[in-house]
Amino acid sequence: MKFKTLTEFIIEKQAEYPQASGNLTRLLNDIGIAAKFVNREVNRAGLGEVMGYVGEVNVQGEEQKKLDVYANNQFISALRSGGECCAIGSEENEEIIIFDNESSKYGKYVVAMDPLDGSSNIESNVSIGTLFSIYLRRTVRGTAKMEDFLQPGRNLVAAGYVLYGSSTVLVYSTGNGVNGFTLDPSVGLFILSHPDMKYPETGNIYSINEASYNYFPEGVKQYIHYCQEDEPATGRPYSTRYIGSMVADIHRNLIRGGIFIYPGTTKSKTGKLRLLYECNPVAFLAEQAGGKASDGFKRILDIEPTALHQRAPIFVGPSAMVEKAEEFMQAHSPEFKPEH
Ligand code: P6P
Repeated sequence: MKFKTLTEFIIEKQAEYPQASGNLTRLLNDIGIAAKFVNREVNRAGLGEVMGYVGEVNVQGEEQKKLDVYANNQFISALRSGGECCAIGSEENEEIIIFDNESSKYGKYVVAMDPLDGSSNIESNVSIGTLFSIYLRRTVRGTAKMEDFLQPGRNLVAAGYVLYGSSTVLVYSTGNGVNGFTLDPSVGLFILSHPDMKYPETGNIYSINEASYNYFPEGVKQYIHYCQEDEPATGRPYSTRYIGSMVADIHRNLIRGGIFIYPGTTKSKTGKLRLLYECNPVAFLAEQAGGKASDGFKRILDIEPTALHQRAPIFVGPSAMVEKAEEFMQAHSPEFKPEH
């Protein structure tokens, strides 16, 4: 059977848009190349000196593991040399990284990314992931500026993730459906393995860290009770699945049908996950896969960002599941409705 590589697929899709100039094609390819290098290091993390801590702390106040730094550097250098991206916003860097080299400083796109999400799971060999969002820059001359990043997710040109798990899968969308590619490490090619991914109509998995139950909004508590009720006709009680690595939880729920919730709490009303490079790419993919993503009240992709690393609560999954959770939030926790 003739397989289709990521590169072939991207080029084929570009041909469907005569106005496409090929820049996005090259940018997506650059991301695929960086992902292969990160994959190689992730797969041998248990063996080499990359394990353990760099001993530094990133902007989030988190210990930086060597793989975090390696992944960040791989994506930065691939995008810097690729020439299509003029700046990067990364979870690992407080400020945006502006490319001033001749080949990239006039690139059409900016990329917001979490180069290695869930990296606290590295030493326990739990799947980890990369998340990326691609915007057309807003500034028309000179080097990129922060305003190029402070765009709502509905402006996204493309977004996706790479899951470094039992196999390595790259899932992305350019706004015309979601497609997944599995890396064949023997030849170093991403092969189309999950064409036209769609959420099931509904699901029976809910993913949330229930250790924070006492700090949840009443609406989330009520939704959890709803998930646990004995109602076989609606597939309840649901199963709870939560691995603590967002990309792994999101990917499983996309395949099998399930809702992922990282809500605001009484300790942090905006939750934990970052809007620009965690919530937005996941929300973009969810909608492209026929699902929904909100903060319990408002569409994630309509949130107007005001800061590079701002957080947002997220309820994401099949539309029917998200809408049920929103009902509980709106009925029981109006005080958690964000001001934006
Ligand atoms: P908690 C990993 O640190 C991460 O950013 C996401 O990948 C994951 O979904 C979440 O945090 C887990 O957070 O508070 O449940 O440990």
